[in-house]
Amino acid sequence: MASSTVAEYVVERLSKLGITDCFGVPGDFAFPLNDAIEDHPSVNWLGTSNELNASYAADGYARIRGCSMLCTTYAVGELSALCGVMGAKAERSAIFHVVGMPSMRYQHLRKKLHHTLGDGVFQNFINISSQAACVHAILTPDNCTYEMERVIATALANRQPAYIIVAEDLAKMPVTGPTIQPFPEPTSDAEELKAAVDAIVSKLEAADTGAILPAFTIQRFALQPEVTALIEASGLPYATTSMDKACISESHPNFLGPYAGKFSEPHVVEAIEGADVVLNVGGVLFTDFSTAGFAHTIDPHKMVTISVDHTEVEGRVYTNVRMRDVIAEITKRVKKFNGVQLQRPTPAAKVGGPNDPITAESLYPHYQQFLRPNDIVVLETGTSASAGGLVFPEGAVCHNQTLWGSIGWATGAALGTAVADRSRRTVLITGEGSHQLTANELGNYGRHGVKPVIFVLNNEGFAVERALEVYPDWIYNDLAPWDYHTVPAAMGCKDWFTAKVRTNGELEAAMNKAAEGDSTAYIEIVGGKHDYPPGAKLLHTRLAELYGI
Ligand SMILES: Cc1ncc(C[n+]2csc(CCOP(=O)(O)OP(=O)(O)O)c2C)c(N)n1
Ligand SMILES: [Mg+2]
Repeated sequence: MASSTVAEYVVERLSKLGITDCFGVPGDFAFPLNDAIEDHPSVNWLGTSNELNASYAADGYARIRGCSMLCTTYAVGELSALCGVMGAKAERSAIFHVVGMPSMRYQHLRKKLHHTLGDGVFQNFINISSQAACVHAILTPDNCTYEMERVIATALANRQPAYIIVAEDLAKMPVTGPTIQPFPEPTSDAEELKAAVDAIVSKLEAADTGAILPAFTIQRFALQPEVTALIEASGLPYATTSMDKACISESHPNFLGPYAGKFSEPHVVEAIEGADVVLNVGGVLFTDFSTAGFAHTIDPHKMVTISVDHTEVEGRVYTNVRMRDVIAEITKRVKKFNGVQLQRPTPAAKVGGPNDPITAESLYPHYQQFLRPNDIVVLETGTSASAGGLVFPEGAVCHNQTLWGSIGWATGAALGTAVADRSRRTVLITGEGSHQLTANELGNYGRHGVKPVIFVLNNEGFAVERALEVYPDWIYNDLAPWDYHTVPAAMGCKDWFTAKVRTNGELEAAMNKAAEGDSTAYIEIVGGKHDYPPGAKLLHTRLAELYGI
């Protein structure tokens, strides 16, 4: 790397993390970065239709690969990406957002450049974009070797975005800083770790019953084997909120089903809320949407919370202890619980005849049948989030945006998951309203040769919003009536299997066709305008009752 430029150094260093693709839109201030990516032997440029889509794709990619790269240009590009990068911060996805800014020559002269406010101030957008990251660095030839290690270590330790910005002229200059070794992963404070583990183990010793709630962070930090070992060593059952869905394979015999407070299946409520101790492994976020409107009742004294960098037991917080270390230590010392009641979730039964129209009730059992092991399922906000109630087969994972909830995310994120692992099938389940925000990305699915199966529910508008309204037919919940299943062809996607289905029989036939071979499928499902899954209505009623919204 001795003679590389700053831009080349950044790309090479990120490629060492296993990143082989960079999502983005080019721009003149970012040209040195764009060139370095295009020239790099193992990093592919994955052009997208706009930077927002690129940020969603980068989020999806990072969820599968552990981190990702997003490259945008100054101001107009980086600000377009901001909603996606901020969502990645909220939901812990390590995107390296690399931005090219105007040359220092112009900055010193305070020139009135394009993509600025015309005020000669070049910090305006750095202050904004850095808020969507957990760490940021303004690179120079002198600092870039050190700064890259600092941002990489911090982003990976938090699994949150890093914002890296470099001026166009400096990006083309050779690196002058010293060689810096990669920073080690953060380690736990030994005394705090011992105290935390002692406290957890004695709590478990005193308990007759227990349960585990694994969190989405287990997936983000790739700790599934460690948490599975804890489940097996303790024999404890586990359940997941919608945000944490399938972070541990749902085919495991100790999986009880989804947990959404008192609206969960009775055996789940009993196992979680009735347990003497609940191990919250990873820091479950009990959000409005993941708890059916805060319908959960877990005695805080019974809950042990093992978060990314701290652990809480009985109101005492142990700081600077890493989740990985706590999980490993308690797995060594946990007792095997006796007489654990295991009960599998009850999958939704098939309803409706082949000639009947597709309803919210008949749709989900079809998805249930369609899923296969190791699928990557990407669920959009809206009624499609109800597919989180499905029981996933062995190794199938679920990605959604329960916390950030930015519609259009799933259509972008599924491009990222599909690129990140071309050996697995990505299944995108989205409503048509959300899809309209980012559907211009379909052309790039075709261009980049990924082969997902895409389900677009066409229910004439923003159904989940209709469900939340006393009067469902405000015109703001209506949409332009696209002919969805014709869109892929119009965007240059050749040889895709597309279909528009109205009945259960048509849906089944289309699903059978989509399951054949490895061609891409795009299925437009016609649903009822006022036919909502029960969860959508319930949520609103709950939140209205509780807070009077
Ligand atoms: C970026 C953004 N804008 C607006 C919203 C508000 N919103 C939440 S769900 C939703 C409607 C989703 O409709 P659709 O995708 O058609 O799904 P459906 O509920 O109809 O199945 C809207 C507008 C949001 N969450 N994110
Ligand atoms: Mg809709």
